[in-house]
Amino acid sequence: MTSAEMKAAILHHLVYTQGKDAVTAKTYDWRMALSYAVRDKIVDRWFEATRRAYAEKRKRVYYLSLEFLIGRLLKDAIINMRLEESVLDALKDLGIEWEEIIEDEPDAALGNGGLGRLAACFMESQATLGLPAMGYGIRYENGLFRQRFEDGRQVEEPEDWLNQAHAWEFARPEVSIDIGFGGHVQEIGSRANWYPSEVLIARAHDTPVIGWKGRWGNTLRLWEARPMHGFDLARFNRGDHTAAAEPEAMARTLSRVLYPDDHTEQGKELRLKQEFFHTAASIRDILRRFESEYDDLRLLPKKAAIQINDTHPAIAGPELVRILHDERGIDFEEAVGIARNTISYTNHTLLPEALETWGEARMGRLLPRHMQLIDRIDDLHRRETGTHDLNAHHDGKVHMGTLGFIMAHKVNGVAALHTELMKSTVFKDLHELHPEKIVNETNGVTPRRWLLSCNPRLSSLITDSIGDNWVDHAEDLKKLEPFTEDAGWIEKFTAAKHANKVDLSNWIAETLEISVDPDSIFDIQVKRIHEYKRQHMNLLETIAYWLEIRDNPNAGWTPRVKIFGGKAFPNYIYAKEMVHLANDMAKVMNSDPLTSRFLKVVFPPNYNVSLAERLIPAADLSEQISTAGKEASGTGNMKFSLNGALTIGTLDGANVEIRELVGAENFFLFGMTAEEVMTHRAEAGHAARAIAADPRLARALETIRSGGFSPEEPGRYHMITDNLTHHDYFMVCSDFTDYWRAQRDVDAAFADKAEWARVAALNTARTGWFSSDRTIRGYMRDVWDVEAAPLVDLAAE
Ligand code: F58
Repeated sequence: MTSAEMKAAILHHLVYTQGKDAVTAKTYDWRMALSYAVRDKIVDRWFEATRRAYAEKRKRVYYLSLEFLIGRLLKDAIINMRLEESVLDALKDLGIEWEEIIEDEPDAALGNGGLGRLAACFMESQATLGLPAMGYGIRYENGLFRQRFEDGRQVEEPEDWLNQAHAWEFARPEVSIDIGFGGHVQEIGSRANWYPSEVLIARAHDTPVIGWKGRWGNTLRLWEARPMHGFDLARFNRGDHTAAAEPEAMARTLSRVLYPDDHTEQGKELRLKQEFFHTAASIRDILRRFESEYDDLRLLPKKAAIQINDTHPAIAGPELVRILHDERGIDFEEAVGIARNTISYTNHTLLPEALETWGEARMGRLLPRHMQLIDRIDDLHRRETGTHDLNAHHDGKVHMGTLGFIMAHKVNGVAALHTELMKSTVFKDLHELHPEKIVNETNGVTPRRWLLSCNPRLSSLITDSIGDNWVDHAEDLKKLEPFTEDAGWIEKFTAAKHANKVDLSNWIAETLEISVDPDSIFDIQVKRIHEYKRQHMNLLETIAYWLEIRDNPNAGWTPRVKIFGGKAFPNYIYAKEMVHLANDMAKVMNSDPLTSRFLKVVFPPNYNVSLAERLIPAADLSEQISTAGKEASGTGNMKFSLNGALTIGTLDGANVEIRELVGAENFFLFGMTAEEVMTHRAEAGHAARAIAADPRLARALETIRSGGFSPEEPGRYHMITDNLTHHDYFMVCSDFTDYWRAQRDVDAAFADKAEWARVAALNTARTGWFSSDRTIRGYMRDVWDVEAAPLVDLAAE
C-alpha cells in the first residue's frame, strides 16, 4: 500500500465512518480513522484464513481463557501488516503526530498479569504460525482497575476502555447463546434434562488477530452478557422506571468486571457465574461450528483441541459431557472419553491459596446437573484407576485442579522447574496414576511486540546485522553472537540502550517530575505486587544501600535508579503496604541531598502492557527475585533478557532456563533453591537468625520500624516488619544477605561498560528460544496434535 493510498483511506474513514472532517477532527477521530484504514487491510487476510481453515478441513485449537491482556492493538496491527512506512508518511502528510495517535489508544486490560498476557502472546503466535485457532474470553466492560497513588497509597479506579468505540471488534448479534443457571434436574435413566431458573444471553464480539506479515489471521471472540428479556415496557408504563431496567442491569453485572472481589458471598457467586457463562458459551459455539462441518461427534478430538487456561474454565469438562450425554445421547463413558481427548489443561500456580475450589452447596445450586456429573466423573475415575480417595469432589468442595486433571488428556506446567514441582507436590498422586499426562511447555513471549515493536533501535541494529528472519524465527538471534566480540558493534548496541534510557529518563521527568541520570544502572522490578515476588526484599536492599551511602557519601557509589511497577489486588492489604512503603521511601530518598545523586526510587502508577513496552527496552537489570518454587514461570523475565538486560534472580520458574541459555557466568544468581527453601522453612526461628547474622538487614528493618519513611506515623509498616521478623514464610530475611552480595556483584560488573554491554547483547542473542512461537509449536506437537497451514508471504505476492 502506498502512502497516498493510506492517506486516502484515512481521510475516507475520517469522513464516512467517523463523521468528521479534517478541520474538526480530534486525536481520537484520527486514531479511529487510521485504525479502520488498517483494519480494512486485515479483514481480507482474516477472511481468507477462515475460509481456508474450513476448506482444508483443518483441526482447530480453542484457547479458553477468562483473561486476555492484549494492550494496545493499533501499532501491533500496523507492524504485523508491514504498514509502518505508508502510515508514517501519510500521517506526516496530514500533519498528525504518530506518537500522539498511538498513545491515545486505551490499553485493553482484560487480564490481571502473566496469565492473561500469555494468552495474548499465544493468540499472536498462533496467527503468525498459521495455526487455525480461536481465543474465547469475556468482554469485560471494566477491565483491570486503574491504579493511582494518593499520599503514596494505592487507590483503584474503574478502567473504562469501552467508553469510546473500540475500533477492532465486530459485534455479532446473530451469535447469541442462551446460558442457564440454577433450577432443577429431571433424571431419565442415566441422562437428564436440566431446567434452569435463570437464563442469560452470551453475545459474541470478534476481534481479528493478525500474524506476522499478515499471512494468517485468527479470531478472539469475547462474550458479552445480555438479558433474556430486555427492557420491561409494561413495568415502565406502570411508573416503575428503575425496576424496568433491572434485568438489563443484572445481566450486565456478569460481564462488568474482571475478577470480582471474591471475599464476599456475592463476589464468589458472580465469579463462578462468569466462569460458567464463558465456558458454556464457548463450548456451544465450538460444537455448533463442529456440527456444521461433521456429523459424527466421535470425531471431535480429531478436529478440535480445547485448551483451558488454568482452572477458570475447568467446568468445560462436565459441560461437554453434559451436552454429549444428556443432549446428544452418547453413552456416559464414551462422552467422558471424547471430552478428555479434546480438552487439555494448563496449570499456572502451585500456591495453595490460588488453587480454585467451589463449595458443593453453591455449585449444586447454580449448576445442579454439573454437580451430579462431577460425582459420576469421580466415580468413573475411581473405577478406572482402582483408587478411592482422589476425587474432585471431597471435603464439601469441588477442587477444580483435580477436575481439570481428570478431564484432560494432557496437563502442562509453564516452565521446567514448575512442571517437576507439579509432579512432586500438588499433583503427586494423580501423576503416579497417569505418568504420561503431565508435560512441560515453557512459556514464551511474542518477539513482534516484545522486541520489534517496543524496541525499534535494537531491532534495527539486529536486522542490519543478521537480516529480519529473526522476527518469526527468533532462534536466529543466535547469529548475533559473533557480533558481540566486535567492539564497534558493541558500541552501537550500547548506543541503542543508552538512547532508550534517555527516552525513559525524559518520560520520568515529564510525568513524575523526578530527574534520573541515564548513566545510572536502571534496575527494574515490574510485576504484580505479591509477597512471593518479594518486592519488599528489593526495598530492604534499597534501604541498606541508601544507609551505606549516607554513612560515606564520597565513596564512589555506582548510581542506581530503582524502578518499580505493579498493582496490588484491592483486598490484599500486605501488598498494598508494600506499594505504600515504596512510595514513602521514594519521597525520602529522592530528596536526600546526601544520596540522591546515587540513588533514586521511581514508581510510576498504573503499570500495564504499554508501560511495560516503555520500561523494558531501557532496563539494565531485571529483578526476578521470587522465593524459589513459587513463581511458576514468569514471562517478564524473558522480555527483559530479550531486550538486553541482565538478570538478578533466584532459581525459580523460567529463570532456571534463562540462566542455562545465557550462561551461568552472565546471570546474577543468589538465594536458596526450592528444596532448600522447604527444609529451611521448617527450622524454627529462621528469620530471627538471619536478621541477627546481618547487621545491614537489621538496620534496614529498624529504619522502617522506627518510622524512617513515615515519621508522621512510625508504626505504619508494622505489618511488614512484624511479619518479616517473626514469620517470614517467603524467606526474605534468609535470602537477603546473598541478595545483597549479588547486588554488589552487579555494581562491580557495571563498572566495566564494554563487558556489561557484551553480556547484555549475549542475553539478546541467546534468548530467542523464549519466543512464544516455540511454545506454541510445543503445544501443537505434545498437546494438540495439530498442524499449521502452509503460509503464503504477503510481500512475495
Ligand atoms: C502467572 N499467573 C504466574 N495468575 O504467576 C507466572 O509465573 C506465569 O508466568 C504466568 O502465569 C503465565 O504462565 C497469573 O498471572 C493470575 O493472574 C491469576 C488470575 C486469576 C485471579 C488470580 C490471579
